[in-house]
Amino acid sequence: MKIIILGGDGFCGWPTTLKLSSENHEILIIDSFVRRDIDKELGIKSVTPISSLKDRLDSWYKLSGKKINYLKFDIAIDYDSLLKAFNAFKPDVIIHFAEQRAAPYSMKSSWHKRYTINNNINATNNVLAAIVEIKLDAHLVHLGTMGVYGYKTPDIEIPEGYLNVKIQKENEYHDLEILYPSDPGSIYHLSKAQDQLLFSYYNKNDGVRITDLHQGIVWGIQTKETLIDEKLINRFDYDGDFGTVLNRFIVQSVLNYPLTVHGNGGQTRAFININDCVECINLAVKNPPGTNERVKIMNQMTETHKIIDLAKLISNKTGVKIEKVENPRNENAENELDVSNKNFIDLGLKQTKLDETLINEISIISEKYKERIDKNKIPCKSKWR
Ligand code: NAD
Ligand code: USQ
Repeated sequence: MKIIILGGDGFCGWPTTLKLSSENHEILIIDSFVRRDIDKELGIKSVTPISSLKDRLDSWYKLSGKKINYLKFDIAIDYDSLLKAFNAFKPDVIIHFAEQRAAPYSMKSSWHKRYTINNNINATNNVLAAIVEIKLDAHLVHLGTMGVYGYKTPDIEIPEGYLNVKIQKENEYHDLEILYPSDPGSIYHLSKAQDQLLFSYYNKNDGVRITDLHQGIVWGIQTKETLIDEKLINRFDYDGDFGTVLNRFIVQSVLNYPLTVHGNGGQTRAFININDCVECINLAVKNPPGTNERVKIMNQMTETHKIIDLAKLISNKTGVKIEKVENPRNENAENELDVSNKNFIDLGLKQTKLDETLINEISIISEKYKERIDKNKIPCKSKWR
């Protein structure tokens, strides 16, 4: 298949690109490299030394014989280039990773709130409008988030995107299927909730075929393909804005830095390993929705954990202390979370669960590159209020 990967230079996009290229799909990456610019803005760098996209792709060509081209532009701003790229490449599939993805970054200031909304919503709307304008029969696969459901969970299993409700009119009840009500906890999560409405609308009005993957927190760094050579190594964020909780705890344990549990750590979240993230996207590409099918929503997660349990797991393993810090976020101190991921199980996903060997792998990478880590960048300084 011909596949355009929007945001293919990022943490989830890069290993997905290599996986799909290894399966002989023809790939074109579009990326503005804004994530690399944000590193400069925040004075941070990936724990792992990541090569330029050009060097990554040259190395992949030498090692695999597979050529991947890329274009550099901002899909939220440069609609004409997007249209031109879609028209010239004529993709069967478009995978959309190209959004600002850090909740703390989205809450740093009004500039960051406005940037996140402008970037994420315009990026998604431009992609959809371009598909419609040139009558492209492409399957759009989007990376959304589990966070759109929110964490005020009633005692039910969170379904995959849709909810059946009954509406009462006098003594009669009418059945209705609705998008699960959004309850975003940050401006970033709000942008993903807005994306859902854009998908629903373009699907209803224009018949665009869309899969929206509600992904949990990704942990792990490397995949089979990124491990082939150091030039292919994946990005690894550890800082207070972009680092995600489990990867951060592992880095902290290597530095003997007390594990930064927000509040009492009673928050339960959904998780997925990077290898499964890539596999799920591969499964989504292979199983597109049919013509006139509603937006296909799948929960891309494999397990849920309380933050304090993850901290205890790492602490017991490494001896590093746990420090309960004041929570900079405005979020429930405690929540339960029960999530359905039946769609991916039915598609044959072999789930990778939290595992000692994989945790060790991340520790080894952190140890190897620990000179690159700046302890001052570890605390989360972005306050929700
Ligand atoms: P990332 O920041 O590492 O990658 C995003 C890529 O998109 C970057 O290379 C960036 O330069 C590019 N990009 C952003 N805006 C762009 C624009 N307007 N034009 C062109 N390129 C642009 O993020 P990631 O961790 O790879 O996440 C990818 C997607 O998956 C995001 O949409 C995110 O919301 C979602 N997701 C990520 C996680 C996670 O834990 N990393 C979990 C759930 C969902
Ligand atoms: N947390 C800590 N200590 C830390 C960092 C985080 O206790 O040092 C807590 C946070 O307060 C929060 C939880 O851990 O309760 C998760 O935080 P996170 O930074 O790991 O994840 P989050 O902000 O939710 O965002 C990440 C990705 C985002 C994706 C989301 C999936 O950055 O792109 O959408 O995970 S989900 O959480 O399911 O919405």
